[in-house]
Amino acid sequence: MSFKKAIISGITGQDGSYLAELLLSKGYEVYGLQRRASLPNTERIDHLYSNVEHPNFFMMYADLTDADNLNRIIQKVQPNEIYNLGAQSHVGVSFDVPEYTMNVNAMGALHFLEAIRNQNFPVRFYQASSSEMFGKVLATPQNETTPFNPQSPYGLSKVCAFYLTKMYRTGFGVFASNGILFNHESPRRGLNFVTRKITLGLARLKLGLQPLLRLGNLNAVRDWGFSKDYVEAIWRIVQYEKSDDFVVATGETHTVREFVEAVGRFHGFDIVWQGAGLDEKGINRKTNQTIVEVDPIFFRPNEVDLLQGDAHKAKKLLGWQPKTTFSELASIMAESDLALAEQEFKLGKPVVSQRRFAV
Ligand code: NAP
Ligand code: F7E
Repeated sequence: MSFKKAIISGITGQDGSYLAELLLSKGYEVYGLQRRASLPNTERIDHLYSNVEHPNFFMMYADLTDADNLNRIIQKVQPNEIYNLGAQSHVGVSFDVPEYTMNVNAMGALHFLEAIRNQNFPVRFYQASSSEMFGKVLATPQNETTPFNPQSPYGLSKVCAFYLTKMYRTGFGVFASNGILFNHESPRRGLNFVTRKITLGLARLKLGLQPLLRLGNLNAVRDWGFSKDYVEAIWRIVQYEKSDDFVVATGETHTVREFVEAVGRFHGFDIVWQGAGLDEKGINRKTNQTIVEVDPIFFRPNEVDLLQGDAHKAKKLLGWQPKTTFSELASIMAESDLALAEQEFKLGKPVVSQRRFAV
């Protein structure tokens, strides 16, 4: 039996871990690229490590800034598909580390594309492009024809990688596709993205482990989907008859404030908002306890106010549509973090770092 071979960069991240599970379930040989860390960074994929259960799962050391190594790995593995999910993926952090963000996110894609161009076997390449490329949006909702207007080093790095991918497709005939994915979340979301910060924060608050949740811009509007649904779209993009660009989104929008309310409902809080701007507070009407405050350290130099995707093309050509609703997503994440907080309560110490999130 011949397996398809896939390389996944960013396998230790949220999407990489779900995509690895999906490809393994389809009988792929999966080669995950892991960067060296001084402490283990494989928590999201540790369950795949046992080679007895998953004899088709392999890990290799690689950093997206190291072109020679990526080239060597591609020559050695001779993959059918490469999924470039690795990135410095935090928009807020990208303002602090703009050069590094460009190096990893833009040059990383170029390193893959150059390596593929120099191979003599066919490889399909997927680039993890982002709705952040639309930035301060020039039309709503955003689809594959909406012009980009990025507002952060992260957004800019992704625009560069997007056009490199397109250029290698049109100029060099590489099968290279962009998935323009809108925000997608899960219990495996990084702790300093707003949804996970809210689900873990409110779970800890419920158990008395944290007095307050401090957030930045409560008015930001996002189109939030579920990561597990979105890796299915990623796979379909790569299987499509030709390489192309696809928006992947739910089309539904909510504010950060509404995400707080949805998670609050799961915990039985009845949140009302009082005050405005920096003085706005979220109060649990049942207990009169202030549970959310605004802290300007979480504001960004440039903000992206609203993102709303139009995924009609993905639906029509790939037969993809999201399965998980906004309130289901909030509940899935809230339930998972309540279990984590209960573990912390029993242990009497945090399971994940309680350090105040810088962003
Ligand atoms: P994530 O959880 O932050 O994962 C990022 C992955 O990239 C991690 O495995 C990380 O490794 C790896 N990485 C970072 N720097 C690297 C480097 N220099 N060399 C090699 N690997 C490196 O991100 P995600 O949410 O799964 O997103 C996956 C991809 O989709 C990213 O490219 C992101 O920009 C893009 N995207 C995400 C969303 C979203 O809403 N989630 C939307 C649109 C696009 P460590 O584990 O060692 O840190
Ligand atoms: O912020 C606001 C913040 O950091 C969402 C990445 O996966 O999606 C993600 O980027 C919104 C922003 O995600 C806090 O200002 C308020 O308006 O969860 P986030 P993001 O910036 O949208 C895109 C599509 C990607 O491609 C990225 O890789 O929430 N916000 N208060 C906050 N954000 C954070 N992080 N922390 C707060 O306290």
